[in-house]
Amino acid sequence: MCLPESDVRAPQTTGGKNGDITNANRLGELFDEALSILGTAGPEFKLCSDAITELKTRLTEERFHLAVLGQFKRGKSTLLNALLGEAILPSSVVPLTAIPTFIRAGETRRALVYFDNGVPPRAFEAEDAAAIREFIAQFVTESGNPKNARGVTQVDVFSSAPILRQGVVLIDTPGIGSTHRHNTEATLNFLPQCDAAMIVVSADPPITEVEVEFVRQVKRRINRLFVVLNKIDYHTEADVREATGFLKSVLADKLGFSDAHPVFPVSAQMGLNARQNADADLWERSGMHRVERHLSRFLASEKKAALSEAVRHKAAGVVEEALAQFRLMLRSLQLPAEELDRKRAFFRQKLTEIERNRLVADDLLKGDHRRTRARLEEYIDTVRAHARTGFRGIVAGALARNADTQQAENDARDALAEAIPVFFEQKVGQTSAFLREEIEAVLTPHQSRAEDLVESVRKAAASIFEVPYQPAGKAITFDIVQKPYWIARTWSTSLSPIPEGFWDRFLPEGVRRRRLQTRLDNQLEDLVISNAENLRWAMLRTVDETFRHFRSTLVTRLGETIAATNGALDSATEKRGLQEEQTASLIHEIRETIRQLENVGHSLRPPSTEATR
Ligand SMILES: Nc1nc2c(ncn2[C@@H]2O[C@H](COP(=O)(O)OP(=O)(O)O)[C@@H](O)[C@H]2O)c(=O)[nH]1
Ligand SMILES: [Mg+2]
Repeated sequence: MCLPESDVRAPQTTGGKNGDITNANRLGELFDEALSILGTAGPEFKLCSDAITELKTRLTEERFHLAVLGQFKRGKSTLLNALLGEAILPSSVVPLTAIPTFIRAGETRRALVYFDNGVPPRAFEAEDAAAIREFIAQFVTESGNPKNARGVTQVDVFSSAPILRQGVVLIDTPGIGSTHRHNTEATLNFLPQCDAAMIVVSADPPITEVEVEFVRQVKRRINRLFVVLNKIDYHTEADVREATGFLKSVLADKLGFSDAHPVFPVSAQMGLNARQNADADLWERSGMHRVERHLSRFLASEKKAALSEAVRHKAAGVVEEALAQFRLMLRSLQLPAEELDRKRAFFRQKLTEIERNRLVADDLLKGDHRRTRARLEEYIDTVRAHARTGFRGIVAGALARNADTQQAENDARDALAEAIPVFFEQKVGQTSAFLREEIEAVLTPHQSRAEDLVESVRKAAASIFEVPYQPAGKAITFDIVQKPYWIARTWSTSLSPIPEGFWDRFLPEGVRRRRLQTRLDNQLEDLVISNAENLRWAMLRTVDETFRHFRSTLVTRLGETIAATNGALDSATEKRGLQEEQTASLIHEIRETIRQLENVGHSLRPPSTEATR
């Protein structure tokens, strides 16, 4: 790097190199420095300091979500207990219900159970892990909550386990597999919201075809992925080596796994015993130390680096905005009174023009909102049509398979109860993907229009008052608002048992069958309508919330930028009555503040842009 000396601004108050900016502590220090400068600068800088405070909170509170996946009884819950160092999650030889458990960092051990149908969550706090485990078991086991009759949607467990303090949320997911096939779909739908996944298979039996297929699906949805081969305590060392080698070769051959997706042979059970008895040697022998190390080193640090980068970038924009305000204040103080008034009038005129542009942008946005809703409605129409054809086929299949009408009916009911949730969970995934693409295509042009609008305020001020203009680069983003985070959805599957009429039994077999078919088809139509409505309602809400959120972000950002610019001008106008000396000292003070803030801004900028500055 060869620059004239005056261009290289050595950060004086901040020191250090830009290269270590991704270090969260260093970033925290820079935020504190910006806050102390802005804190003494007057109320017109409150928005900027609020924005920095918010970024600082994000830096400490953002969480990394790791989903633990796999078939029933592979040892997912035991493995999580081992990582936590206590048996807080129920583990069992019988399958548990389809409810995800989120394990979060907390001061005390407690659990929160969420229900559907607006029932308020239930909280439970206890000293020991076993009490929490028993409490949760009432909601997540088939015996405590058969077929999820209590309508539980999610369980949150809070623990003070050290691993959680690194900013990881662990998610114990319902097992995948043929017994509850729609769990697999629900789990897959949830993955895009996770940062990483750990797949648990066991040494005995070796990985099955179903599991290979599942891993393939997972890999399509999530990059950061690793595999744990559990229950190695059943085997000799040589067997474990062989099983690990086999697993690795299957994953490499069938799914193209590389070293980026490691495989860890462990005994979760041994690991849990080791933690409960504080036996460091056993912990190593269990293989769990490698999983733990991998988690804390690789995953947590990667997430932290990405987050720091995003937060740093935003903070640099906020500092740039504050600087623009200070420069404007400085300039206004130096202007003769009439000149300042004239320029302010001109700026007000510009704002009226900008407001007109905003109304135009808003109309376009409303139109696109309507069109997106209409596109979704068309999509849901096709879902209904698919469902109808598919389910009728299932009924026809059952009728063809069974000579006995009653048996055919029972068969049809069972087959539908299995197929309906799978079908609709799949549609949730597909419709979400469709919406995501649709919304992205529609909102991207609005996003740049919105950014231009906000920047036009700053540009106008810069050109009217003849101060340098620097785009703040604080992007207006749109988040696709998908709520709730994960719901264990309930799909209606049961055809209400309308008994065959008494006289039907005396009808010829062919007529009885046709009557059954009509009866089932009518009921099917109800199921199609009510389930599709469930889907439609959730997706429409996503569309509405996303547009609403985008719109309010724009209005807020525009309002803030105008308020900040006017604040700087007001403040300068107010100070007009000051003595010449006082004005001179104020100007000196502002110059000093600008210098300090420029140093912070310089340290916040990524090293790559350093050379061009
Ligand atoms: N021998 C042995 N059994 C294990 C191990 N991990 C889990 N288990 C047992 O496997 C069964 C299922 O475990 P669980 O954690 O509930 O599996 P999940 O359904 O995948 O959550 C339980 O009886 C556990 O005690 C292990 O490493 N070795
Ligand atoms: Mg489990």
